[in-house]
Amino acid sequence: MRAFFIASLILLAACGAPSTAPASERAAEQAAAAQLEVRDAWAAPTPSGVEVAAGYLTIVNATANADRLVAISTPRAARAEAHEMSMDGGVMRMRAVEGGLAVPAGETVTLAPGGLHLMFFEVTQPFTDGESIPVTLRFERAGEIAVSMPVRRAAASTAEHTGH
Ligand SMILES: [Cu+2]
Repeated sequence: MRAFFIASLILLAACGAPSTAPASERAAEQAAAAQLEVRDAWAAPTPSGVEVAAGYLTIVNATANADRLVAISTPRAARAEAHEMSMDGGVMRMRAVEGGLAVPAGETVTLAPGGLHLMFFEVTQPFTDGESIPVTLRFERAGEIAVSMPVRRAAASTAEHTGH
């Protein structure tokens, strides 16, 4: 009888003890506290009279959740889209990324000349060297992130946007 009582106590103690989360769970909690980060944003200058402009940046997703860039806006253009480049019969073409730009958990997505980029349409006034373009990025999970895109020339600038 006494032995049974002690065994019950031990069982109760085991159930009531604060559980120590396994390392993987703790890592997930830390990742959940991490933020989606946008860095190295910049935009290319546009010649006078040109109504489209391109912007570039790096999205670092240190969180445990996949995210998605679903909308881009700026007071400097009527609309903006995330674009991807693809080869089509030997011709480089660009098109809007369908359904938003995916930013997988734990990954970094780089938008750079010749690849993924932000495209601004109906620019209200040309982007000029030295100014900064305020841009709001809206992510599915992280919400809105405001970035300032300094306008500068790319080191190896190409005329990849003459197609518009
Ligand atoms: Cu484009």
